[in-house]
Amino acid sequence: MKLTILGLGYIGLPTAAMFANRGYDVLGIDIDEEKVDEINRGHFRIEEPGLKAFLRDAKNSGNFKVSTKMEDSDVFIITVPTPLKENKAPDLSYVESAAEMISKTLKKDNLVVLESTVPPGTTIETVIPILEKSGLKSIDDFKVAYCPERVMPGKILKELTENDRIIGGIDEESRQRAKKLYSSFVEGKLYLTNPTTAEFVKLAENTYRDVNIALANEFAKLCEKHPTSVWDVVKLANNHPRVYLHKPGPGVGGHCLPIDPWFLVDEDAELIPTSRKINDEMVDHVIKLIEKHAPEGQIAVLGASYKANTEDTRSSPTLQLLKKLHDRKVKVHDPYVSEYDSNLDSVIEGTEAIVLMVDHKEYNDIDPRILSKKMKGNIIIDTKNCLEEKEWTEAGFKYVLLGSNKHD
Ligand code: SAJ
Repeated sequence: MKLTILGLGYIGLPTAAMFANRGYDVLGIDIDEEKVDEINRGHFRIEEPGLKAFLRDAKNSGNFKVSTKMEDSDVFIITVPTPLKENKAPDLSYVESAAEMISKTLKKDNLVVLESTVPPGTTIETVIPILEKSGLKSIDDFKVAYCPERVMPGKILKELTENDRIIGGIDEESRQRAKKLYSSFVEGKLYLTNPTTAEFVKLAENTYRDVNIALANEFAKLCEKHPTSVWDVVKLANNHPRVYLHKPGPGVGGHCLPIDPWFLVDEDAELIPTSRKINDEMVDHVIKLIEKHAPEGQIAVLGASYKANTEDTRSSPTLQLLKKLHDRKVKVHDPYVSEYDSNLDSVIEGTEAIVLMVDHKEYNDIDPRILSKKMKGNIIIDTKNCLEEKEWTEAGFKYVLLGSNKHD
């Protein structure tokens, strides 16, 4: 079975390797010639546990080649990005041009699968009309399904196989063919539905998470006005069998949660844009904490990535913080992101305050007694509740925890 994957990014590349390692004859297509050359030379830009070895296995299997040029295929899978435009409208241009490329090669009985995150209705209203420029008719001549990826960066290979998957086919045969395709590596359940439901489900999942985080962030700001801590409130409330509050923090980053909820927004949406605003403004709240507790002097920011233990900085709250703190002297530490200093001692040297933005595992091992000797000031602002208040206070620090005004 010949399978072509269009878009060799965070999802497309591991998925292509997955199919190749399962015996499919895979052609990976990307419009970026440099990236295609790199992959052909065995160099992969994506940092993901286990991925390099997995991709090498795929290349060595002889089943996996990459190119900028399309060929005939039995199956086409689209895994291109869908960014947001300046006005928060989805930019479907990559999906459209991938569908255009397929329409020029499409043959009778082909199956086309869209995996990219898209607004509800995109498969039916945008992708199929472009594919039908081939002169072939969907359902009668070729099959189509929307099957969203749902993997967590940092666990891509594990979640690709273990997670359940939604299969949104345009008819029963499309659903069955897509189901067979994914059951070659998915160990989770495969749920069958129509394309628009599948598109909505993907967006509902990320919007649920974003809205829930916004609620936690709102609680954090409210808790700061009372002798309590949002972290205790979340932990204790989550003992209730029907409550699952998320964690507050300095904002929501990554390439999914800050973007996908906008794909659902129209004139009837109120909660979704409000939640986005709350999460985006958490960086301003961190700045307020800095202005209150460390109005002057140099600041050391710990963590630049969008979440713990990754080098991925896309839409990271720290990058927003740095932009907004442009009039302060700031040094940034990150053990994963190569653009920043990975030597903690040199970053905190002479600083007035530390602002911890990411709960990288390395930060659990910091000894505050050593840091306090090298710093000028003694302020630590913990936005992730990942440090021990007692330990830092005993080392002479003023420990400030986002979302907390509890001191007993
Ligand atoms: N965050 C919080 N509080 C929390 C959880 C997360 O502030 O309780 C922040 C993180 O620090 C980070 C941001 O949210 O800045 C996003 O991180 P994440 O771990 O929630 O999600 P992503 O973007 O890495 O991956 C999400 C996942 N979606 C869901 O869990 C519903 C993943 O399964 C999706 O496949 C992925 O988006 C995607 O590609 O859409």
